Amino acid sequence: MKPVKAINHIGIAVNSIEEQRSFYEGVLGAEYEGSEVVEDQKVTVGFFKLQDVRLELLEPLNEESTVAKFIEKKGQGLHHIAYTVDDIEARLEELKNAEVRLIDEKPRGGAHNTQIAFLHPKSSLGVLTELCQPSEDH
Ligand code: CMX
Repeated sequence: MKPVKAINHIGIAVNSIEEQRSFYEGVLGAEYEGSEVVEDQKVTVGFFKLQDVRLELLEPLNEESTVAKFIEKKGQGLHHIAYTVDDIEARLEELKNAEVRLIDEKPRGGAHNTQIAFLHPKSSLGVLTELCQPSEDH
């Protein structure tokens, strides 16, 4: 299988992006790039950039959000790692044929007009894995 291109971002589940800004901006010196509601995933995402690393803070929109359930069960913290790919549909097909457990068999719309799909944490040693195909203008 072709290697993924890079780590696209690291997702961190939080109760409030606003409350965490002082840590990511003040302590780590990351640049806050703004936030966006991703209705499909029932989250608000806030992006923080540190050189070529991007951190994605995930704040649940409501109790139904998988992120709200995650925080209730495990507490705030590391939620997923996203990898950049340029061929998400073909790659999902390949992974499905290789019997990797997928959460999304087809890509969904993510922040910044990306196409995203999740692999089940049970298929990747307990780490929730996201494939992310950036839009051409981002
Ligand atoms: N990382 C690692 N393990 C996780 C996890 C995570 N983020 N979320 C859940 N799990 C584990 C649970 O601990 C549980 O393990 P055990 O059976 O050993 O206890 C197992 O997965 C099942 O979890 P659950 O609490 O019963 O939750 P669900 O089955 O309802 O959902 C999951 C789990 C991963 C399928 C669901 O969270 C999902 O579909 N995630 C993908 C979408 C998502 O996370 N969206 C938010 C981010 C959106 C964005 O970045 O834009």
